[in-house]
Amino acid sequence: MLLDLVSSTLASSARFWQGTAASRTTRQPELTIALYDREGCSNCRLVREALTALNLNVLIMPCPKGGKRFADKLAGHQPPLLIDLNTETTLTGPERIIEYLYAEYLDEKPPLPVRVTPLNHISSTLASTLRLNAGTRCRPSQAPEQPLTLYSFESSPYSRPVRERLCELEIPYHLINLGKQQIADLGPAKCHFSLGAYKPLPNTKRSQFFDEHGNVQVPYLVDPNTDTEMFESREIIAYLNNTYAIRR
Ligand SMILES: N[C@@H](CCC(=O)N[C@@H](CS)C(=O)NCC(=O)O)C(=O)O
Repeated sequence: MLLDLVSSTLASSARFWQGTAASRTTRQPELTIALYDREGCSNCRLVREALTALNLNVLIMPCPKGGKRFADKLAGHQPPLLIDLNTETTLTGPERIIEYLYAEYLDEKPPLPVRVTPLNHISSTLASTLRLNAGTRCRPSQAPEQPLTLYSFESSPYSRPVRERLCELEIPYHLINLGKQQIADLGPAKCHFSLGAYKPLPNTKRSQFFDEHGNVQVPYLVDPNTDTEMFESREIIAYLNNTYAIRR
């Protein structure tokens, strides 16, 4: 829907398109980091932006308001909550999580645009408001047996509505961040900002995706429970509704 795309684009603009660029590192932790997350939560957004910037994949455990599936782990805390079994670390609070991720996976302090400053907090809250707090409250759903996989990057206007629906339906998923690593990666999937034929940087998650699909386009959903793989945000949302939502 056009309105959905416009408000998602405005939400990314409110955050000055943080969560677009990704570091060139290909290093991923041995054990997948888990993030107990609420898509529409302003603090969670700041953490997810840092994850895109660091080019890290995570397992998202959605904790919408009213949701029961993963709420136990929060033990009364608000999301975000991060569990990194590589270092046996459990953290709550966006400041501590972002500082930890930068120290552990880049050996640096987080730059100003990804820190929890008053400006970043206000603009992230504005982004949630522009989305009318989508991805905040749970919808009745049946749980998948195995987590799904979503290729995305935080500021992607097309991917955000998919992540919102995954959160509302409390569907856990491996989030594969495919942030932009060079100028040619910019632009929509159908016309990358590339003078010749589009080519991602070699030996990256993007180049791996390109080799498998002939282009880089997000969102891309993989559901091992039904052997389904698909592009196109609207079709993915319809699929999630038809497969996992419980209508009352
Ligand atoms: N019609 C597609 C459009 C998808 C699309 O253009 N996604 C952008 C990101 S928002 C993309 O993949 N850009 C190319 C890239 O990131 O390399 C949909 O609704 O999913």
